Amino acid sequence: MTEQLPKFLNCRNDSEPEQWKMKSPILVLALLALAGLAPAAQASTQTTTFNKSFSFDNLTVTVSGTITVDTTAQTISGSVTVTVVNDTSGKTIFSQTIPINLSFNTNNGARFVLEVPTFPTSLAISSSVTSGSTTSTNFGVSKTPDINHDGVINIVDLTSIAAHFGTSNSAADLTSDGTVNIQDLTLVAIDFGDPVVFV
Ligand SMILES: [Ca+2]
Repeated sequence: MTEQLPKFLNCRNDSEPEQWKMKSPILVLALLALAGLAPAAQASTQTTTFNKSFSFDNLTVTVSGTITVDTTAQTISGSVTVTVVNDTSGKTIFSQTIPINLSFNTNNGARFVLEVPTFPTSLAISSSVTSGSTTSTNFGVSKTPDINHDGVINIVDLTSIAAHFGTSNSAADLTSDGTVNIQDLTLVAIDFGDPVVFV
């Protein structure tokens, strides 16, 4: 046994240069790949323009504008124009261009919520920007999940909606389908921790 051990170690030592011969091309390829990725990583600023319309609660909500996301500085900047038209009267009940200058944390991604002061219930436009090889925006319209209007979507809002679960409480019925249910809780969960921009 004592004679075999040095022999085994010796064998392994002999094989190491062979391993390195095998690994070298892989290391070179890996370094080349990293060098190729480096310029892409520096291009951290991406801009997207958008113009989208949504129907919600007898309203047509149009969201348009330009947003730039800096994934290194973790900032969102640009401007968003929100127009709300009452489908019954055909009247524009809200129209405003809002400057956007926000920081975001990587856990939530490039997200924010625009709170639009319509009557009787404030609307919320849940906004997210996905950056990568292509940059795109995604919006969702509902009643505001910031139930207590303190500029933060947190456990207080979630608790408030949970307290009205199963009822027809208008403010807690974020999706406006007539009942406070799992969809309303889900909306709060999606926007949880996102910065609120009061329009
Ligand atoms: Ca709140």
